[in-house]
Amino acid sequence: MQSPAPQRPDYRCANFLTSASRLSQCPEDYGWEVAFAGRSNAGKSSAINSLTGNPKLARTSRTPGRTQLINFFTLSEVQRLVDLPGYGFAKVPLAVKQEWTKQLENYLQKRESLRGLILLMDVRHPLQAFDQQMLNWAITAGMSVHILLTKADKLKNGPARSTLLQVQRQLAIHGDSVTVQLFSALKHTGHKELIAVLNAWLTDTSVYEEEVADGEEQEDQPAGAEKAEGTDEQ
Ligand SMILES: Nc1nc2c(ncn2[C@@H]2O[C@H](COP(=O)(O)OP(=O)(O)OP(=O)(O)O)[C@@H](O)[C@H]2O)c(=O)[nH]1
Ligand SMILES: [Mg+2]
Repeated sequence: MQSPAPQRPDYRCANFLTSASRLSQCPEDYGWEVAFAGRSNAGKSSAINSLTGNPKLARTSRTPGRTQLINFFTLSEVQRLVDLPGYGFAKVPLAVKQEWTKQLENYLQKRESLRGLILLMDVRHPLQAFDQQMLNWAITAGMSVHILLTKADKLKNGPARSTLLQVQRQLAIHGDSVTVQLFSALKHTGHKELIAVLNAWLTDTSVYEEEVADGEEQEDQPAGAEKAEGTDEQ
């Protein structure tokens, strides 16, 4: 469904919409959605609560693996934030873990309204194997990723900034499609940068313009023209 260009959301107006344990239970797939992903305990739910100024919106816990469902929050009729189940939590039984991974992949690969991924990593342990896997998946799918190095309050300013630079350097190869910042849900720092990214993604109409342009191209160009163009670029 094509939607009209949305306004910048007011994050303080976020409301819980619904939970889903599989793609088929997710709310209707239209408009603009941004998902928060990351290892268990990275601070996904806390970041959503800090951003929205509502400490009770998403459930947080000291016990890793707390968020076992895909939780949807509305910002407006056409814009949503999504709190994803954390990955990499060792104490969950293997069968449950495999099922989560399957549902997570399903959501990430098939959700049309997903505009970008906020990938959270504890600033003290960035870019672990699962994070790399998630990043690779997103890059392959052409999805923009914004990384929050969370719990920045746990480090002094100097070490936190040096981790930021190190992660930025490691990911520089991906250009603008992967960005990184420091964040603390405890101190409520990093909001401005995060909101700038979310606003851009949640009001981005280019995907619909591309759809229209693709349709026009197919009418005008002979079969195979698009493929030939792709080959030229390599
Ligand atoms: N010091 C500090 N603690 C934080 C911060 N963000 C989250 N925490 C703590 O980290 C723990 C996990 O936070 P959650 O927000 O529940 O983490 P999650 O990524 O949603 O975890 P799962 O739902 O299990 O995947 C909680 O005890 C939080 O209070 C932060 O910025 N600073
Ligand atoms: Mg959570």
